[in-house]
Amino acid sequence: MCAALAAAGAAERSPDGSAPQERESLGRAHRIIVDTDFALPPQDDGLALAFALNSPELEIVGVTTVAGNYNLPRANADLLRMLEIAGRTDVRVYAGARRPLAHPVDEYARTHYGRWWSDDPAPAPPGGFATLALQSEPAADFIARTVAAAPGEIEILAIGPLTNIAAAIQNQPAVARGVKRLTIMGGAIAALPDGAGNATPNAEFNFWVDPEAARIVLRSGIPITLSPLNVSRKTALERSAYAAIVASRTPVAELVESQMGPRYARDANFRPHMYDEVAAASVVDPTLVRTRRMFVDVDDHHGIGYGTSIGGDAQWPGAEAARAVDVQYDIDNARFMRLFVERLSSRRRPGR
Ligand SMILES: [Ca+2]
Repeated sequence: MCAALAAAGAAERSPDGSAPQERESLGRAHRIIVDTDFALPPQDDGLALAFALNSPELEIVGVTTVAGNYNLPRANADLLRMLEIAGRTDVRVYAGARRPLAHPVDEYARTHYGRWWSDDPAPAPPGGFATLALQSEPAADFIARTVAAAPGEIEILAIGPLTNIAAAIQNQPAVARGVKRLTIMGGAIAALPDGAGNATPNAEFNFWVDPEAARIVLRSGIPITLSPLNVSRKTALERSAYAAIVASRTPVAELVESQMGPRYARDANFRPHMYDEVAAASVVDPTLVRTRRMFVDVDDHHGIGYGTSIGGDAQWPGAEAARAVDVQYDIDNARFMRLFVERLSSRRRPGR
């Protein structure tokens, strides 16, 4: 653990370095599916997955892929390769949606953000394509089957567009009643501070890539924790934390260094926000974040607000079907970074 990080914000510490509140909130078992628009270099999806793989509180029952940051072939290839690098070939991977439910591939999509719509073959990941293979079952089927087999027990961490989750709900409506909790990195809430979009002036990328899916999922009745841009913008992967992770010399740390090192070397002010990592960490320790109960819905009309999430303390005209969810809006950065660096620097093996 980085000493500077450990010292920052540490009030009462036990000999193992954890605060009483941390010890109380950690340790619960979560059986979880991670749904990701994975791509290397390992920025937020890769770092969030590494965090999850190294968190003994999480039993990852499967990882599902979706088009988002890049296209599906690249998500599959890069995810399988990272699992090999992490020594976690025990984790099963299920390929999901190649396209959003209904998003038109218009000129703005082609020229502005991401290549989720492309049919390009995946480039070779670092070290070459994995020998680890995808499972044959489609992601939406895997999600529905897994939830049906253990109703009320399975959680989902969704850190890409919500296409797979929406498809599972459409195919098997019982999914909506069976998921224990869904934690989503997505959306931006203008009624709270730091609520601007990042794909359009008001729309966050994951929701903008598949607004129809986001709307289905938010209206589904699944207990939801939303980790929007509002909370992401209160975080940064500072150089000191990056250096502490790299110093651990684990295979994942070496991958992080090879892919992110040039950015830190080139730009003295590089301190990327942390998006999917916050969502993952909040599953392990919900006390890291502050949440507000709000009604959240998504604009799926094809106009200037397409993909915008709107949150309010009460329902409003046109949003009568909106459900209340827990919206993250602030974070204890000292504790978050301490936990994050610790987990990214560890060498957890399967079964430990
Ligand atoms: Ca993501």
